[in-house]
Amino acid sequence: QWDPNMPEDRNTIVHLFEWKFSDVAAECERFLQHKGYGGVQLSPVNENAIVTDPWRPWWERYQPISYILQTRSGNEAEFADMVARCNAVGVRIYIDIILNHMTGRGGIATGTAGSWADTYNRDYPSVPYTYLDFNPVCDITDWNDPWQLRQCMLANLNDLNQGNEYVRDRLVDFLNTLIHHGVAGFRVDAAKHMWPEDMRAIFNRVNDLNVNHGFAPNTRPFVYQEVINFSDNEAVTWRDYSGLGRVTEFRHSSEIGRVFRGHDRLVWLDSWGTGWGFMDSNYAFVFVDNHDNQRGHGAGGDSILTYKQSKQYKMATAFMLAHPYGSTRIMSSFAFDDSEAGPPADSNSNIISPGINADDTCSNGWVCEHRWRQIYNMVGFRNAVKGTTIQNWWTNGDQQIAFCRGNRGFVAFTQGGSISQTMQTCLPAGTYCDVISGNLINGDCTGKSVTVDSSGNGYIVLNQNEEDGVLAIHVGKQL
Ligand code: ARE
Ligand code: CA
Repeated sequence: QWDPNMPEDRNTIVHLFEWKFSDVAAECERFLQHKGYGGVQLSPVNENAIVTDPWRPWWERYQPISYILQTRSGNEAEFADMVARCNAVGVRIYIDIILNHMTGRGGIATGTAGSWADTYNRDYPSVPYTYLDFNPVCDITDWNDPWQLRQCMLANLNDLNQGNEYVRDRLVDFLNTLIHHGVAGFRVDAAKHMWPEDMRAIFNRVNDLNVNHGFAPNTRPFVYQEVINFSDNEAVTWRDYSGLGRVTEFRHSSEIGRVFRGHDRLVWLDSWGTGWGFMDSNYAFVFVDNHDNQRGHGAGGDSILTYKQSKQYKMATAFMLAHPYGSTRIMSSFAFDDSEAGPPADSNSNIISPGINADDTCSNGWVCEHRWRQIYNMVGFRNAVKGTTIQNWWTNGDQQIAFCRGNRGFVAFTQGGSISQTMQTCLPAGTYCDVISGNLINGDCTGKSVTVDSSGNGYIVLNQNEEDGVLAIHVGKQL
């Protein structure tokens, strides 16, 4: 389904890339619930092949060897504890599921739960799968051939046959185990490489969400499918998948990067969404960057913004969250130079927990974009303006824009020149704290504030040399 199954007053999934379950549980309790985040996307949770060349890259987790819940993030007991604790504070859990394939095809592999596989002969005894459960060996050589995309190996990964009843049973069992533990939905890895009718058959057999975790009876899991599709002329498009659930809108990621890198003008953002060729908002799953394209894997190339361009990244994220288009996800990274490098780990290759600094930021190699004030406060903005539309669109005709979200929020952006003028904010009279330059703490705003008069007008100051080119006020943060 297309609804993320979050509490009413929440939105936005944060991808806590490669985090350990115990750290995720703590983060739900100490931070995410208080900032209004609706959910967490985990890295794949089932056993993966251990890759040693290069040493323990992040991408080893995309090579399943069994459906045992044991990875470097933790085991099944820790998983169960995490889901229960996050659900208890209204933060939902979404799992990155790999249904398309198992490990790469090579020699003998061992996994993070101690399983063994003969990957050349496609023998995975811990499931068990044999060569009969896979599609005949072939490589994807023609990316315009829909048959090859589904039936051949993506990046030399042993390609499961989802048309096979036995395979379907194994996949359904795996998903039902996750649902039993209380998850709210799934990110479907490499959905483009599976036939939509096979996916439908599998998801039709998956249980409703677990009512013991606070889901209403008959609630179906949220599904968002990874389909990279830039043009309607491609062999496979989002339309093939939108009947089952949401679909990743990669054009959103690359276009928002182009715009806030200054390669396009803010004035054109008035038609953001289908006006830019994107899929319908109701089907779209959107983000500024993901775990692939932030490091040059996947798609989007040089236009993608990441934490490394912090000012532009915060502006792009603020625009995504201020705009009603799509269902949103925030990336939370570990710092990297090497695009293959795995998460911060000790000498035994155990993942190191993020340290938490007094100013809410992280240490030990974790970037924690989701803890940046400008980002978590815009998650709060999106909660406050839920259900409203864009009104009073304003622009200087070039690199400055501003708009209202109903009579609940107002936001202004500049990436060229300063703004200093009276604007219609659409808000009730009062003084509001700009959640970009500061926080509202004990009734005081640590940043700029805006006084709105009884006709909704406020004097907006946003200088081009400020730390962030955004100002955002909403009804939830009034002095
Ligand atoms: C690794 C090695 C490979 C090796 C393989 C098997 O890098 O050299 O052959 O192992 O031994 C991730 C990494 C891969 C990694 C893989 C398995 O990115 O490098 O391979 O894990 O460990 C296409 C797919 C899309 C996919 C992207 C990466 O359509 O589904 O490629 N994205 C997902 C995940 C990835 C993950 C996988 C799938 C595999 O998000 O993290 O791979 O589980 C155009 C096309 C797109 C295409 C894109 C890039 O835009 O339209 O369809 O995306 O180019 O090729
Ligand atoms: Ca396939």
